[in-house]
Amino acid sequence: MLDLATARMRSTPVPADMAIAPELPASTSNRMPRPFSALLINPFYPKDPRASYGKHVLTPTLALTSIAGATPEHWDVRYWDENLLQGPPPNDPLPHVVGISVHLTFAKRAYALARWYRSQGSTVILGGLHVLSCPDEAAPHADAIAIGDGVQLWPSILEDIERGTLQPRYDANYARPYRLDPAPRRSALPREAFLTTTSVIATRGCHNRCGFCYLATDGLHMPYRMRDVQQVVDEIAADAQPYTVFVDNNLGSRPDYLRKLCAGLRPLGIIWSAAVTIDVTDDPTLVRDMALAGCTGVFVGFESLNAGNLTDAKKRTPAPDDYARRVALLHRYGIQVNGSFVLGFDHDRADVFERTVEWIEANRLECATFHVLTPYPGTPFFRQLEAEGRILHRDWDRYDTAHVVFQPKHMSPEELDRGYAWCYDRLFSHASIWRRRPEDSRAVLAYLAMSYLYKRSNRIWHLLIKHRLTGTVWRPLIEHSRRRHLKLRTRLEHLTDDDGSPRASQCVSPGV
Ligand code: B12
Ligand code: SF4
Repeated sequence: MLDLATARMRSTPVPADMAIAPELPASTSNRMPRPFSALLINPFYPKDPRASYGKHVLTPTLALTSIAGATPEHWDVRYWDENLLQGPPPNDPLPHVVGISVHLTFAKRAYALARWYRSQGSTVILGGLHVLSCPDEAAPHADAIAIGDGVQLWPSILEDIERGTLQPRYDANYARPYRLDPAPRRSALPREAFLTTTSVIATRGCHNRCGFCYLATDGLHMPYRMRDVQQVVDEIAADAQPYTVFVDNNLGSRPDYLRKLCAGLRPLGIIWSAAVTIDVTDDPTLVRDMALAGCTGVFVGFESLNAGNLTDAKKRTPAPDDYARRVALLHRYGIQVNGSFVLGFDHDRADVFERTVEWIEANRLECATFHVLTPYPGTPFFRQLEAEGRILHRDWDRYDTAHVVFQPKHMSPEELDRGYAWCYDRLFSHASIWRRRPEDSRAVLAYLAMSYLYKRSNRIWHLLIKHRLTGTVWRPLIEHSRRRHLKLRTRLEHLTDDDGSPRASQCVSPGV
């Protein structure tokens, strides 16, 4: 029975340092900024106790390592991610330039950091998705804002700072060929703080343009761009990690490219995961190529099991009643599925929660993430809700897909809030984990290990993050998975179309 009434109350308490941003020191004595020193900051955001804390240290954002890679040699560059729980960013010596990445969920924190560093005498540059969607809001908090692709802008910003000719605003589009970008500087990262440091991007953009997605933001024109396969392969090889996470919006938008990429990845012998749309299963031979290239898990934006919701969102996708067959195809090739589901669309009623989780269990999705439908500012969806008077507030902190920020059509905000919490409670319950175990009994142990270690060990994650042990503790497990996957590949090579039995991967897919 659906116990929505108590769902929010069962939420586990979040450790203080995961709920509240570290305190910034009182103003320091007059110090001169150290010339040619730059500090890049990923600001703090509060963690959702429903989801795994592990996802924050699975792999780093590529934004700041990419900016670090574009920094001229004569500049000293440091990286600081406040979410690694090592306190506020460093200020001794005081950096000459501070570059801060801004997403809407941590915009307030980004502005607080900007204020503090500017008060000390640093020059502050703000960039990132939220600066693109709300430039007028961001501009007063910075010496300059960067709109769009920071890799192109960063060297000229630093050059202008050197010359004393800094402009208040820099604009770049996403049209420049990808191969001209320098490689991200991963050496700037604290390697042991992440499960893997190899976050890689091979493509930019998506063949869809769903109304709720940040890709639909006004003024953001992101043509689908693909990097040279060899460049991607070299970058992965150089980081020498067993596991790679592709942070592309949709690695499968161009099946022909994905196939070539798989051919390039296969000799590396690594395992990897990526976000794709479910139409990647249109061609089973592509799924096979992905598995043979080391794909152990995919993150699939199913969004909704209701076709009306998908039509409203303008998402071009196979029909929801064909999802199950497609999930089975991925499972057949040992690819685990992490489904992403958005709750609160206009066709959703009170039964959406139970129906969604039941479907997830029936199709044995190894994992799922739930998101409260969230109108990102600057998107058509935001405008629609605003015109309908359904935006409840503009407290961006709560635009994190874990809080209800608009008036749903067929339920109250409280019902949606409780339903969302209930979905996670049920998904991570012992019963649900057990129901979703792989059909292949040989794969059950590894699946259980993954589910319990990754999803149900938030206390352990807190310790690992705090003491920078994530890499040390997880890497042997991942290496073990990689070896098992190499064996699976040998078997998959001989799998024929008539051989109908599903093959669970028998290895932990860390990204799922
Ligand atoms: C890796 C990732 C994560 C990681 C790490 C996030 C982090 N900040 O540490 C994890 C898994 C923890 C995560 C969590 C979440 N994420 Co996330 N994530 C991503 C992902 C897949 C890749 C980010 C990335 O590396 N991009 C590649 C870089 C190169 O692109 P970029 O970030 O746009 O940076 C470029 C420019 O913006 C600019 N730039 C950026 N920063 C700066 C700074 C300066 C100084 C300058 C000059 C330029 C500049 O230059 C860069 C190079 O061109 C993106 C999707 C995507 N492909 O971008 C989603 C994405 C950023 N996440 C998103 C969301 C919603 C979340 C969550 C809220 C979801 C959830 N409910 O769990 C959480 C919570 C995090 C939070 N509260 O913000 C949304 C953000 C939407 C928005 N409008 O803000 C995205 C866009 C996904 C989506 N399709 O909606 N995420
Ligand atoms: S398919 Fe996913 S990445 Fe592509 S536009 Fe839709 S939500 Fe965005």
